[in-house]
Amino acid sequence: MGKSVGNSVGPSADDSTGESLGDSTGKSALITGITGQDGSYLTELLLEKGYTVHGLLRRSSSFNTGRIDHLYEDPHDEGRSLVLHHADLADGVALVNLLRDLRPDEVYNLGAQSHVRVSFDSPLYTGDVTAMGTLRLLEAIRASGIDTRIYQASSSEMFGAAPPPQNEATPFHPRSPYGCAKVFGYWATVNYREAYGLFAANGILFNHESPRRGETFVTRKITRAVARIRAGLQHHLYLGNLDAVRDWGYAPEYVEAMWLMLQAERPDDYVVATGSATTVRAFLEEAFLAGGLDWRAHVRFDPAYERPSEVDALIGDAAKAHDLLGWKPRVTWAELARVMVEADIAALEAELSGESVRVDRR
Ligand code: NDP
Ligand code: GDR
Repeated sequence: MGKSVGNSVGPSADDSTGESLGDSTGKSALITGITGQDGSYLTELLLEKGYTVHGLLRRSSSFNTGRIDHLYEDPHDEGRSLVLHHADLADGVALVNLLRDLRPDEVYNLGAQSHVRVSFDSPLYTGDVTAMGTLRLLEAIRASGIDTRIYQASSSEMFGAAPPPQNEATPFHPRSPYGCAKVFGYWATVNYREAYGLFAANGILFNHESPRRGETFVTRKITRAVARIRAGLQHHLYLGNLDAVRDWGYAPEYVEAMWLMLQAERPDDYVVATGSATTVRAFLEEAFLAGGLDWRAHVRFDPAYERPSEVDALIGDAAKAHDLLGWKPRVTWAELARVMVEADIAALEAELSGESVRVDRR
């Protein structure tokens, strides 16, 4: 039996009822990357649907559960629906043990070294966690002999230099160690589907953001800076390439697509995107406007934020996800910029006034 550990929450697999919230399915899911942006929204979605959710937590010297703390359940309570397990995508044996013990109905592989710029500084580590980690998880499913469905978090970064619009038929041309690692994970997932009949689906997701986005990705870096500049805590914001074009969507909508892929009759691969894109510069302008600021007075160029090889333009064509899964995005990038600025201003005000800051649930 998988052991709940540390600041863990929720039940062990076989004492769960899955009846604690919403429309109970009695299903269980294992999420790698549960502490990340997408993991937190997906956990909320699955709990609402009545799943028992197990999360893979990697050991950290400081707390790394900030995005899911609001879902915390006392580990001593009966009938919990969320439990975290210490493991790591670098540890294949731990993955086999966990899967064999939990036997989840669904596995969502969201864990990764997910920062493109960082992948140039740590290419081997990125390859180990993001590429080999996916293979370890697939092999752990096979080795443990369980009947489960798996979602692989593939990325528009796999398209890289391929001109937009990109869809499922667009050839991959990755431009970073991260992009190369995701291409490996994509094909490993397809191969386990073809070789072993595993229900394995790739979601090729384009950039998606939220108030929970990591602080070093460009959208959040910008919206957080707007709040801090307004509060007089910083004056300059240093950025790299402002000409890059990205198709930015809203993360809570994108985790719905992940779930839909695993409910389909057959496993398949889908692009998930809004189809509407803009430049970093335009996002910057919109976010600063939302904060009542002029970006030109504050933004400085720093080549440290440029990539050795850049991905110029990503614009997704999600017609397949729309037609086969009924998935459709609703939030535009400009709305997203405003929502994120408002959330960062509110969070900073709460912090400065000494209130405890809770994770924004939007
Ligand atoms: P985040 O960077 O917010 O979260 C990454 C998660 O992976 C965190 O929970 C992190 O843990 C975990 N992780 C990192 N290294 C390991 C490891 N060695 N073992 C286990 N877990 C690990 O990413 P997002 O939520 O934004 O993205 C989720 C997934 O989707 C990622 O695979 C990403 O590459 C992919 N993706 C994201 C897109 C986006 O626009 N957001 C678009 C397309 C794909 P910790 O909290 O401890 O750091
Ligand atoms: P990306 O997101 O590389 O698309 O990967 P990021 O927000 O890091 O960069 C987007 C674009 O902005 C440019 N940029 C900067 N980026 C960062 N981080 N910091 C800066 O200061 C800066 N200045 C300009 C970048 O050059 C780039 O063109 C994200 C991640 O979530 C991946 O995990 C995911 O797979 C892809 O989106 C789809």
